[in-house]
Amino acid sequence: MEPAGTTTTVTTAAAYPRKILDYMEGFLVSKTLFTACELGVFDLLASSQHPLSLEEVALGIRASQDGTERLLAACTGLDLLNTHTLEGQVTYSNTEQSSVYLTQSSPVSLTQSIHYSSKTIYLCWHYLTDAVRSEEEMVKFMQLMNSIWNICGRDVVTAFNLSPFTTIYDLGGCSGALAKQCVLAYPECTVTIFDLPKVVKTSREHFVTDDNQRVSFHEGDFFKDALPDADLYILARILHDWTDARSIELLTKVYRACRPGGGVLVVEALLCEDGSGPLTAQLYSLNMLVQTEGKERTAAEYTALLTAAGFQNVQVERTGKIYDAVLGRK
Ligand code: ASE
Repeated sequence: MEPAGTTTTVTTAAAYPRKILDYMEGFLVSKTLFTACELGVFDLLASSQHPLSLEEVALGIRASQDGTERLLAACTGLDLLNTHTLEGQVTYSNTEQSSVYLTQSSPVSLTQSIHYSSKTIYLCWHYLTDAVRSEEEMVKFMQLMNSIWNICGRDVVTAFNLSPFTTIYDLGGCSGALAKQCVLAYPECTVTIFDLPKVVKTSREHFVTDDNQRVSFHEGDFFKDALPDADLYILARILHDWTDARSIELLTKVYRACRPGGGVLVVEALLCEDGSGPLTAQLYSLNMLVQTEGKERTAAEYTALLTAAGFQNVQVERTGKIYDAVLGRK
């Protein structure tokens, strides 16, 4: 013991950063628990009438003796296992808490939660730094969203003659790259980008948004807020983010706001009717599974969604590039 209040105590505390070392290696503890559960250590010990030797555990969980010995030692250090020594022979058993919470058959088992932590949350935490820097991440995502319209934008806005539509809203229009293609192709139209306040703010800060007053922003949430009336609504890469039910909900809102004679232009990577291609749409559909609640769809599936919302005379134009166009009329 150090005498209280001396500089030695202070120096020692500064020289041995116990908490920081604990935090630095905290993941070793979680991973040890995850691994013991995944290998079935606690289930094996619970299924046995008596404590088991290292050899029996290694055999039972089909793992190496060396690795198992180290894992059991760490679990003992974590108070997840008891050890017993009888005539020099070491055996292992579950602690009371381990048998109650770490075995699959227990009615209050935490093994499913531990599995989720191990297989999902642990992997997501690999990206914690990016998540905390979310504004930067959002700008990067918006740049990704923006760039494709330099390549496919003109084709999708000219797939149909949109010149009868002069008041256009691009719902979820992000930084306005497609809106720009629209005003370039149609000298009479104005396009309003309708997007979440944080997207509009980021667009103003990070993207060039000036186009002779013909492109402007409207802050809102297209599910929650009222939609202004217009001749044409563009939904470019929006419906593929959502389930059929949410898509119909949104399209119904659009239909109600739409002026009679107006329409909706859906821009998406269309799958062919039997789903056998194009490869890009098949790959994007997998990406929607990973990143969103949606999927890529066929022309018939989009037609069904538009029709369910009330739109008529649905026409489909394939561009031969990544994104295609579907037009529905009110
Ligand atoms: C979305 C579009 C995309 C939502 C998430 C997304 C894209 C990438 N992630 O509406 C663009 C399309 N590219 C791929 C790989 O899907």
